[in-house]
Amino acid sequence: MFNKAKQYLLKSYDYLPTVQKFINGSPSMKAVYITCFVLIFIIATFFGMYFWNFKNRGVVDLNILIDLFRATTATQVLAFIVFLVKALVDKDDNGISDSIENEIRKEGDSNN
Ligand SMILES: [Ca+2]
Repeated sequence: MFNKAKQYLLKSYDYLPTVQKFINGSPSMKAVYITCFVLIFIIATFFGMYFWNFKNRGVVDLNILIDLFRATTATQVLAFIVFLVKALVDKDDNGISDSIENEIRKEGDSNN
C-alpha cells in the first residue's frame, strides 16, 4: 500500500512543470502554468492571512472559511479546475497540452 502510494507520488513528480518545460512550452501551456500559479498564490495568500489573523488577533473566522468553501465548490470553479488539470497533461513532452492537441486533431479530421 505504502509502496504503491510512493510510486504514484514519484510518477507524478516526473510530470511536474519545471522551469525548462515552462521556457520550452507553447504559449498555451505557459498560460496554463501562469493560471495555476495565480490560483495557488491566491489560495496561499488567503490561508496566510487567515492564520495571521488567528495568530495575532486570536480570531477564528469560520464565516470566511464557509464563504471560501462555497466559492470554490461552485460548478463553474470546479469545471475550470478540471479544465486546468486536463490541460496540464503533456505526456509526449512536446510543450503542447495533450487535450489541446486532441482538439486540434479533431478539428483537422472534421475539416477533411
Ligand atoms: Ca503534448
